[in-house]
Amino acid sequence: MSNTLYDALIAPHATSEQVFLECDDGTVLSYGGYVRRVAQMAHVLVNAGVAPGDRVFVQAPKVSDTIALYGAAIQAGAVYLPVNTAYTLSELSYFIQDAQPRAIICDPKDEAAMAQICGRQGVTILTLGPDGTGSLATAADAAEDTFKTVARGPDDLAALLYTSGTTGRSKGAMLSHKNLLSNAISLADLWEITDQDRLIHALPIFHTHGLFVALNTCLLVGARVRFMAAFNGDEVLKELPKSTLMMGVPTFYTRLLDDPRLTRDLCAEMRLFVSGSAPLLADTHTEFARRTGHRILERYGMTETNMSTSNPYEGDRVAGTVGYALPGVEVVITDPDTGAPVAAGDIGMIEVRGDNVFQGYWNMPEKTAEELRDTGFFITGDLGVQSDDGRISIVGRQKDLIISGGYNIYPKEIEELINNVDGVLESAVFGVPHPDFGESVLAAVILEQGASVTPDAIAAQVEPLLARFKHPRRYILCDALPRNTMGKVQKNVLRDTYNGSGAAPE
Ligand code: MLC
Ligand code: AMP
Repeated sequence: MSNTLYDALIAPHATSEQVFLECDDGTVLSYGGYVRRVAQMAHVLVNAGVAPGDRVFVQAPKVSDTIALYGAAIQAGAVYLPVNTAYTLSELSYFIQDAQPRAIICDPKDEAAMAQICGRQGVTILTLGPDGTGSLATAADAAEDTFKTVARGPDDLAALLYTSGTTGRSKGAMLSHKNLLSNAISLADLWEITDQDRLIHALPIFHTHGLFVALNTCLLVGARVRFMAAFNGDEVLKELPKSTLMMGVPTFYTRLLDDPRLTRDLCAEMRLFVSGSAPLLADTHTEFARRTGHRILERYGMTETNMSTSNPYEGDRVAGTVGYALPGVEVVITDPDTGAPVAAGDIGMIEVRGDNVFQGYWNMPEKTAEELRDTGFFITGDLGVQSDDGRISIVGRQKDLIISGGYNIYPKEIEELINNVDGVLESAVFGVPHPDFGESVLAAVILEQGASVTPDAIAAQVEPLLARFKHPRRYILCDALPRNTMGKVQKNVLRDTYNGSGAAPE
């Protein structure tokens, strides 16, 4: 039976004893062991009623069985749907209603609440705790370690990843086997990743960066992965001398630079540092090169497109640019109003086409039509400029989005909650520079005449509904919001006015 992703990423390792994952507690999972665990998990999913095409909803800690679960969903022909472990029940219930998963895997501490959200027939809930125990592991331990792979072709869905919408509800980006595999092949080839590499993996595994960019490339070539439950500067510094490769968001690099133990000697075995998911400041790039001798390789992508551009492995890695379109990927810069290509050197909308580009938004044909042209080009919402030789720099975003520590935060979602508070007339949520997270969230709030609601009271109502990383660091009561002549709130004016307040105490 042919299964595009399984055949490329997992099946070839069936008899390999090469190390795959090295976990925090010292446990080591070989590639062959991974293949067997994937098969056991696939049995568990099928026994839970998962049929080909069904969604497997995963809000689970970063442990090796979570990676086995990803492989199992692929082998069973299902659609893997991971979500941020920081999401609250209120955020989760929308995803679950929208995606209608057949199986849900969650931390044992959330099982009862998850069952309450589901409240309908036909969903099986399995548990997986931070120590690796739970009903998923128990069932897998008892299952056979071979499984008859379900056939899946290049255009079948492999994953559904939710990205918040600039307007309205979150959108599930449908990613096919071909989308994921083509990108893994391009990146492994371009960045020269081989089975001789050892990757420091400190990213979360519910987003494109940690799950697909980092793990699919390693699986493709059989590289070793030092699998950390979360980013921990001390631990990363300890692993650098034994590793060759790291992928991170800019916050990883600024945090490492803050530590005097980061030296050229410590990085002597390292081959490549990759950054993405948020802009890497040119200063960070330059300072990192001065301290370690390594020029961080910056690349650009998003949930809907996987990776689209990369600085070269050989050749100039230019600070403040995201390099060239990947092989097989087309990038054009267009006039945001007309969609016509602009001249080299002019700022415009970044549009992307290629096997990397997703299949559309789950259950949202209108949204898909708005952002994915008939020609196959996806309108990213990022503003960029392209040099004569094709090098791309991102200069801003047309979409109203804050990126904090590599996590996307959509102001609209927070504004709607603030506006629902009694006594609030309107609000504007915006990002300001933050030394650690790149950007942090502030909220400007206008009260109704005569209302006396306090920032604390607003926070008390809004924050239980939102993941911690989305919480505004300050609620600023204002008399009016700055608006342009069209009546649109000028967030750039708010950003300039409150620049410097991002790291202030709440
Ligand atoms: C944690 N907190 C954050 C935060 N992460 N707040 C804002 N932004 C964030 N990103 C909160 C914590 O809940 C905590 O709350 C407080 O901030 C301090 O926590 P910390 O211990 O300092 O943070 P830490 O746990 O170390 O996490 C920071 C981080 C993490 C940067 C290591 O956020 C991270 O791993 N980010 C990577 C995100 C990522 O993978 N993005 C890829 C998306 S894919 P309290 O209660 O203590 O105040 C994509 C496509 C592409 O974008 O191109 O790759
Ligand atoms: P997400 O929707 O979580 O996948 O986030 C994707 C967004 O992150 C992109 O649309 C960009 O705005 C941003 N992004 C990713 N990589 C970079 C980068 N190297 N530089 C600047 N922004 C980036």
